[in-house]
Amino acid sequence: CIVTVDAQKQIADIKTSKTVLDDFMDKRFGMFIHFGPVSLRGTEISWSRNKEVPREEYDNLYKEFNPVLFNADAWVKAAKDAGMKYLTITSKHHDGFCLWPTAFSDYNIMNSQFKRDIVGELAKACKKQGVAFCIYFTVLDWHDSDYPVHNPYDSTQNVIGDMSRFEARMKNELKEIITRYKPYMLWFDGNWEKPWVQEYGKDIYRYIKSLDKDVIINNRLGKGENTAFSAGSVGDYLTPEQNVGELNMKDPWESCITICNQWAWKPNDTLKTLKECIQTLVKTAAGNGNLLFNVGPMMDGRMEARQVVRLKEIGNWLAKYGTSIYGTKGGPYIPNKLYATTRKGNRIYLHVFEKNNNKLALPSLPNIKVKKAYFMNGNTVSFTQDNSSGIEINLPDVLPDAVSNVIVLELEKNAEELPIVNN
Ligand code: FHN
Repeated sequence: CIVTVDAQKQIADIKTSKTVLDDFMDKRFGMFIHFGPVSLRGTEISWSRNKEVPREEYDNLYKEFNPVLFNADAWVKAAKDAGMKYLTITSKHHDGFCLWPTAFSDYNIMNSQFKRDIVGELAKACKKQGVAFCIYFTVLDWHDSDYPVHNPYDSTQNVIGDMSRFEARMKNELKEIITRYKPYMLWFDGNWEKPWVQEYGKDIYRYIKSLDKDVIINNRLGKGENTAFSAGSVGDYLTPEQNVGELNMKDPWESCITICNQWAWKPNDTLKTLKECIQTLVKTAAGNGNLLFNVGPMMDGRMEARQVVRLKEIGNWLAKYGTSIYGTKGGPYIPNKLYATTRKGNRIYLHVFEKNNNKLALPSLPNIKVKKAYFMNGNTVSFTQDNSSGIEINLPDVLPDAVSNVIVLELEKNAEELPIVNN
């Protein structure tokens, strides 16, 4: 497809509004779900095809796929109990299997034993429980005969394909998804392979916006880095992966990170500790970003009980300290291993992860005074402040929260206007 100059101009004219993106960034915390027939093998979705699982076997797993214990309300409740404000499901991953009844590919859930619209049931449950519903969609598809790459591990298996037909099918599938499920955000992926060029990304972005001008679109429709906008970028926000993004007050960004190691379910995978989970969330918010935290449900449709417990523990922490996360801005200090800060109005939320001793030194804040300081659970905190030597917080022998502590610094004026302070 050739995108004319007008089309490029049109993209600038149809970008998702700041109001919509600000609403997204205020949510701070979402659930990512990687699910599909590969859960029958406990190997990585799409990437274990032609590797741990021979292609023929992988591509026929759908015939056994029957997650009879799938309960959309339970998945959404697990997200909500974790304090997550949005949920993103892999409607189609690189293996090409569609979790919704699409008219444009027979390789879909209605031709498995399960014969239920997983995407649709999740959309309904999210609406009922007040969680924003989002959809992951791959722009590469190793199962689709029109897509030239059939095996990322062996280019001799590549075919000519027909990218025009492939893109046309993608538009038809996206139209089904957008008009039927009305997603809040679309999470594209798979833009790194050669057949996908930026012009397709621009054309798809324009097409999506013609269907819904407010749907949020990540930056993986274009080419180039996930973590910074460049000439090749197409999309609204940056997507660092498996690490907390750098502090960035200019561009919206969201880190996607797994609660275990694998994206799809893996038996006995390593589950992150509560401390790791909370401090990952805090450092993401302190960097002015969102966290899309991934779970991989089991082959029978349930999430692992230990993961549901961990999610609830995260939610319990957020029930006490969520004011220091939701709707805040990152900074003014750059996160480090001892502390990180978020801010809202005249308050800085000082997140203390660990302490070397009972003194926590913060660089001075330009032309602004801290009026008082206290732990979010209420205990007063003494401190000294000096324009040259900065702020020294006196910490108790034992910090009140074993996972992550929040000290509120009440300032004499708005903290959100402060520049980033190098520490
Ligand atoms: O290849 C995928 C991977 O399986 C997973 O879906 C992640 C999630 O962000 N994205 C791609 C790797 O960057």
